[in-house]
Amino acid sequence: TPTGLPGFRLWPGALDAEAQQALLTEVLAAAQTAPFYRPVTPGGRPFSVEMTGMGPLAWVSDRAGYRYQTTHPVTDAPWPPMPQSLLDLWDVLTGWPVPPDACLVNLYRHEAKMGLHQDKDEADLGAPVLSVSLGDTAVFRIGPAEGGRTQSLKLASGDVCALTGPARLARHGIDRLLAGSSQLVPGGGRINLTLRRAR
Ligand code: MD3
Ligand code: FE
Repeated sequence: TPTGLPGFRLWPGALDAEAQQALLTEVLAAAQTAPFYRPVTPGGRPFSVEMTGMGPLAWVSDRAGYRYQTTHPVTDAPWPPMPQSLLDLWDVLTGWPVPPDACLVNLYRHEAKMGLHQDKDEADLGAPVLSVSLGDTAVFRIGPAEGGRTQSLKLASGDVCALTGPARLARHGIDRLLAGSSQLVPGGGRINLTLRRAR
């Protein structure tokens, strides 16, 4: 594995330029009905990342806490469907017998970052998480669940990674973007899609 963390798999350039553009177009179309919004932590601090979702469920955060829900917190409309291309990618790369029921869409403009955290709001922590990066390269940090040494690697546009088994509870975050490293996202920045089994 690229990190020495068992269960972390990375497919650099899994999506070619054409597939990246096609997926971005689908995500931006979904964001027309489910706009990016800026969540706040339960403590009331705004995230620097903007978010939306696709599929039956998506993760939200507000003063009431973190949870998965079926509706957009601003529009109250159901999340738009997950693109078939993402469901296919999940099948091919994870082989997990059930499809993802949640896709969180994170939008990083130039200064955005995400602090080190663990993903444990999902009911089945045995299911993988699949991440797709689009746009500017991100400096990604990951380390063991128990804490200790983290390592840094770059996630570029079209890269896909999966977190399974012992890596599923890894600590991870986004330190910064390499601004201007991609021209894919209109207005600049990076979009990350995470496919999960939330329920
Ligand atoms: C390692 N997103 O949405 S994706 C998140 O780039 C999140 O937006 C980051 O962390 C982003 O929760 C990182 C790579 C990733 C996703 C999920 C993981 C790494 C993970 C779950 C467990 C361990
Ligand atoms: Fe995460």
